Amino acid sequence: RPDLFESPDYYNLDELLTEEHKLVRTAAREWVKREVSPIIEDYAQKATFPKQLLMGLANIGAFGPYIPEEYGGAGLDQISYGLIMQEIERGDSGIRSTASVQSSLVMYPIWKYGTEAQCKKYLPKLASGEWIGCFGLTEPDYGSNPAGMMTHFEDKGDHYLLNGAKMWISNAPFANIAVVWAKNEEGRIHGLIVERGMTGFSTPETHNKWSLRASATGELIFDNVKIPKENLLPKKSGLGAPLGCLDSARYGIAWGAIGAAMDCYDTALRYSKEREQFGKPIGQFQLQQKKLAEMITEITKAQLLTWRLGVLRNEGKATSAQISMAKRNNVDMAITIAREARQVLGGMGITGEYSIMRHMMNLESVITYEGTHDIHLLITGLDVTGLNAFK
Ligand code: TGC
Ligand code: FAD
Repeated sequence: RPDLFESPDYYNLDELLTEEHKLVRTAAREWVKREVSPIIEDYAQKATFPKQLLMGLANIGAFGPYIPEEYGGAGLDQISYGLIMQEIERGDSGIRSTASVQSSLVMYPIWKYGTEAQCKKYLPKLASGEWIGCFGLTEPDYGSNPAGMMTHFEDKGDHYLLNGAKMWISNAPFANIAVVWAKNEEGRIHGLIVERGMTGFSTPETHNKWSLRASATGELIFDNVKIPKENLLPKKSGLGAPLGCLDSARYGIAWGAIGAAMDCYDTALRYSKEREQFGKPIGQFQLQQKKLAEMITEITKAQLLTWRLGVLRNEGKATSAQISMAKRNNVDMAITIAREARQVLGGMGITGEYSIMRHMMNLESVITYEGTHDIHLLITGLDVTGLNAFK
């Protein structure tokens, strides 16, 4: 459709996509353009999550894109999943966060580590957006180093007793369920499904964020919460279980960051052709062209990196370190482009009339969550040297 912004495709990457990939991308793009872009600035200014978008996210397949259809998922491949994340984050990183958490941090562990009964009970409701989930790994004293977590549970015979607290949890204030990582009496990490309404479970909201303002963030507090035994995810334990979910979410973020960068680039490019100073469009000045030329170069490199990573994931060959490289590179690329694009707009760049400043502020969270910029560098460092900076 001519009225829709087409993504920059400098190296004809569309030739690498299937018809299904393009259909999925168009559906997501049209929905974002119609439902997200017109309202998101207002919700970000009000620091409110637009809950009315949940059903639309479900309809474009953003809740469990790669989860099998028998559980309500869309049954798509990894590249379709990535393209959906890209299009959503073109609108706003906070909305993509909700989709990332629901798909990769809530549905994925239930699908991979849960029982058939757990899959049947939770996945269809999560795929349809009837239920929203959140993922509790980070604690006040254990962010980059989740192995040290204090949240723990005891076996009380017919139930578990959960105590502790999680912090910085996306979707927490309104989630129906939380996938929570906690240690048992032996110090082994397990995943537990905690449901809203369980006595002793509360989710206070975190206020005064300058970033991801249209996403709801909160704490998870467990004060002697009785967890039915059937709510433990039995098929995987140890830190590798939550880190396995992060692989999937980080991969989606690598694509999402490209979407935010595309929106900043497109806005700056248009503005540079329309805005005149010294009697000519500012895009005619070499300094502005340098900014724009570097933006499209970095977007194109990120697209190639991420498409290849998607192929490797479809083949089951992508390593965690490869995912770290893409998450780190692409978020850094996007935040750099946001900062440059904002300058192209001069004073207008700081207003809510344009999306750039919102993207820039959002990306300050994206570069921190799911493993900070530093942590991903150290993961690459470990991978190439074999020497572990964390031990
Ligand atoms: P380490 O000893 O290296 O590993 C422990 C076990 O885990 C295995 N493993 C992985 N498995 C799957 N995927 C990965 N990416 C894995 N990385 C490691 C590893 O093989 C080992 O298995 P086993 O069987 O030998 O026990 O662990 P470490 O304690 O040294 O930590 C390593 C480090 C620092 C890389 C890790 O802790 C880390 O990634 N830290 C960053 C924490 C983080 O990313 N937190 C994210 C919280 S969730 C979030 O931010 C959601 S934002 C949502 C949104 O709004 O979008
Ligand atoms: P710290 O770990 O304290 O790090 C502080 C600084 O020290 C960073 O610059 C870091 O890179 C650096 N550092 C740490 N260790 C090393 C090292 N070994 N070498 C060099 N430098 C190091 N978590 C969840 O579990 N679920 C969620 O849904 C979720 N959503 C989030 C939403 C938002 C908006 C934000 C901001 C965070 C969210 N998080 C979530 C938490 C996020 O994953 C953590 O903030 C992140 O992992 C970093 O932990 P920290 O904030 O405790 O920082």
